[in-house]
Amino acid sequence: AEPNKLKNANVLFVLGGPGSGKGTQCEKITATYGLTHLSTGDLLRAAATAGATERDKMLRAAMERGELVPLEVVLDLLRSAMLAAPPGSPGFLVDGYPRELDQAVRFEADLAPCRSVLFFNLDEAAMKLRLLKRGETSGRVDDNEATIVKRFQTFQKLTRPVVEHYEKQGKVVKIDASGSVDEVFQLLQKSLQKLGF
Ligand code: B4P
Repeated sequence: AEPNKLKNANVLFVLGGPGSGKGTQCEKITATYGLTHLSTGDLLRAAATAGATERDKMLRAAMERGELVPLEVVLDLLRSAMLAAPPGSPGFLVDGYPRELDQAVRFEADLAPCRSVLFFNLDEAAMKLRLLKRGETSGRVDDNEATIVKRFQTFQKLTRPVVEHYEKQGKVVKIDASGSVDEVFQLLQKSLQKLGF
């Protein structure tokens, strides 16, 4: 087998419900700390709009239904993106992943161990408001009322157990995501400092 070039990578998983602000905060972390930001949502949207193949259509349909796309697709995209990252990056922010327990297990077995999980905590009413606001201009197939409800269900059923799995390992850093973008970033910086960044 090919040697695993990623096994010593410094990996932080970034989780939170849809609209909790994880993508927004990851961009701020990247600008300040130089970590490499990989959003599985962004990778999938880029893959899905690239062509009109059956696979692209299948990805778009899953996102439009607020469901998860197949694990292998996400894992392949992540692996390629991590291998293509510039060398010497202090670490990876893996945003929106793992969204189900199998994704966590496969990532850690095949790619790299997870050091910590940053979890953005916010109630559904607030997340929904943010997503509907974004939906006014985003053009995203999933920023509408019906899909948002489905995304919340997917989060509770499949992603919650991932957070619990890492809580048992003492790896979860919980961040109150209810404040303004700058307020949340202040809290986040304190947590990152504790993690040694
Ligand atoms: P994502 O792209 O991850 O979508 P998301 O959960 O909505 O998060 P996002 O990062 O975009 O939004 P954010 O909270 O930052 O996933 C989309 C879909 O892709 C999934 O439903 C699934 O189908 C598929 N998918 C992705 N990853 C997958 C995986 N691993 N496995 C299988 N399928 C996968 O921000 C939301 C809005 O809030 C923004 O408009 C932002 O400006 C605003 N906002 C942020 N912070 C704010 C604040 N503090 N105050 C006010 N507004 C704020």
